[in-house]
Amino acid sequence: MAGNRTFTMIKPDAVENGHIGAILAKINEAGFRIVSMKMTQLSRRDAGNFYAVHKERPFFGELVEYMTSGHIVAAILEKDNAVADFRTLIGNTDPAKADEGTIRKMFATSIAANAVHGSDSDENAEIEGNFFFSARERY
Ligand code: RTP
Ligand code: MG
Repeated sequence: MAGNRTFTMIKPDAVENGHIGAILAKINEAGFRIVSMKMTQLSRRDAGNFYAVHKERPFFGELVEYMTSGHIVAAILEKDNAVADFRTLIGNTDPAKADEGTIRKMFATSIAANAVHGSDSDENAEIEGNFFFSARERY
């Protein structure tokens, strides 16, 4: 049954450390369908736009620097209750505080280099998916 959608990125640390396959396996095992997926690299302008909501936060400069430092894998995922269930699967922003078995606990390096992104609302999931994928890539 088609559920609703969330958006994720496998971040530069996890790509660099060879965890793409293991992270996608965890995503599939948790019952998400991969609707759209691509490997790409963000420009500084892309990252600034994507994270515009955080531009006043003290870590914004570091975040843009980090997210443009290497390749990322962007994907739209589908499942019932996708946004909340995906955030449970990835765990706390800080991997030191993330539960055992979560993607960030298993694969993240630090609070900044925390392996994956997950949308925080249905509305943002749609905005973020549209940022990376054209209409015909989102069937
Ligand atoms: P995300 O958006 O990546 O799924 O992560 P999140 O909701 O758990 O965390 P959020 O508050 O939205 O922060 C976005 C990303 O900024 C980086 N960050 N660094 N150095 C720091 O204290 C700090 N705090 C946040 C992380 O990469 C976080 O995922
Ligand atoms: Mg967030």
